[in-house]
Amino acid sequence: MLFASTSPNIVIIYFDDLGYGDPGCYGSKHIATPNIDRIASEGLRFTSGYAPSATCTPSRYAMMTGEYAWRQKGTGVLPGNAALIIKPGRTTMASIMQKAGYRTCVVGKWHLGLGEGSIDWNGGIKPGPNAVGFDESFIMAATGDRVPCVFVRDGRVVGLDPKDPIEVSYGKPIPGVLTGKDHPELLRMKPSHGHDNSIVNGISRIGFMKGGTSALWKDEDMADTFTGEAVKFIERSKDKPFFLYFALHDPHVPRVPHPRFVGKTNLGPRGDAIVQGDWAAGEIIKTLDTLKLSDNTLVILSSDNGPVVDDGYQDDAVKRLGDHTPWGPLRGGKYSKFEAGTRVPFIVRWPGHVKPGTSEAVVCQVDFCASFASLTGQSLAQQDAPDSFNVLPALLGESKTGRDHLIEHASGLAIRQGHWKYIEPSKGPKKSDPTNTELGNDAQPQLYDLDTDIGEKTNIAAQHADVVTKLQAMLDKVRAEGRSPP
Ligand code: NG6
Ligand code: CA
Repeated sequence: MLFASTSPNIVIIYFDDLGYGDPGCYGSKHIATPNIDRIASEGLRFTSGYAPSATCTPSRYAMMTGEYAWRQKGTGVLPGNAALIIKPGRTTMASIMQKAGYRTCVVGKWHLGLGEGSIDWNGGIKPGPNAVGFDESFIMAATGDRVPCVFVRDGRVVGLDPKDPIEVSYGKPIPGVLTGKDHPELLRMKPSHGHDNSIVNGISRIGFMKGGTSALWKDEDMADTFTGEAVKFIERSKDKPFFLYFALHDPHVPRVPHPRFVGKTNLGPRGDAIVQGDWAAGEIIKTLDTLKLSDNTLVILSSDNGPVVDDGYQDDAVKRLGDHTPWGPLRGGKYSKFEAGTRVPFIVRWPGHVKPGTSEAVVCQVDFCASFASLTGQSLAQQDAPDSFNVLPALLGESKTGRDHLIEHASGLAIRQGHWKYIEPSKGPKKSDPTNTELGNDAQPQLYDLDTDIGEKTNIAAQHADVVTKLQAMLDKVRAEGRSPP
């Protein structure tokens, strides 16, 4: 075992659905994010930092494994009872850190499946995070809007009364379980689309669950719970190298921030949930500072995909948006092949080692595997992390260049190389029906010059047929070869 005595601790603060234009340091004037802004002012803020995909599960799969999710079937948004989609024992960003002698932990949203097909929520739930590189885990299985609405610590539902066992079903209702569809009068936040199955904490969710009453989360307390767990992990790991993947729920739906954040913005629950997430990020930094760990801890703050305004609940997000632009100057949002689908806030802080500033280098979370391996002096086997580039010099601000090219993934593929952005022709709707997001689908090839047209407004494919041909060939090659070329 390689002991990483000279390597820093690593903390990933991972928001859920935070947009490129949401934090103040990325230009927002409508949501106060003092903690994110402070991390940016003490660190390196990337203007071309990417999530691997425009939704949660594929992004997290790619970040964990260093393999683009679109290479594997079954890596789309998972239900809450899905099986683990990462093979136990596979090399992941967490197992890489484990191998380097780090204590590893995931806290928060998992959404990569658990078990092998049918989960007994009342017994030991495995395999899970502990099988793919984490020594410790405190998670929710899927999302805040999917059952089961309970936390799982190291494979056990927290606070479960064995006399009140949990039953979970997707698709088929459970007899006797009240639903939002049949009982809208019981809801304090109504769905705008979907989300009309089991009612938990006055909010109907996707999927059906019964029992587990003593274990059910209270949405209002979720950020406090996750943050508390993350802080405790840092405190008990302070004397050894540690790796913390802190996967916040904010500002994913349902947006139910703690009362102390309600009304902190004029934007309603979505804005307030971002303020809550900002607070959580601040608590992590405060803990590192207090324990005098900041100089020895590399913090990366980012988001799993771009922003969405109405994602299925009537939470006033559209009505109260005002002049706020969650996507910043970019086009699209969550679910989209346009830039706002995957270009996200991306900040690296390591005081004394990473010089504060901004970077235009293209970096992606899929690069964490190779970059962390490099940081801890390890080399990866040929089959490991096939799409992960070592962009450590860019992450540390030692180099202005990151990846040569990046495949962007929503319901189809696009490729960015330098200032060119090419979106493959695809069928499919122009807009997502419920969320109203522009998806980037077009039967014609699309080419944009991101230097002069960051908002992807003018398709110049016809004027640059040679670039289109070259980028299509490159995309085909990356797809066919099963790995990204160096
Ligand atoms: C969609 C949900 C949306 C959200 C998303 C996953 C409906 C109508 N929409 O299917 O609310 O849960 O899945 O989001 O159910 S993600 O950030 O976890 O990828
Ligand atoms: Ca997400």
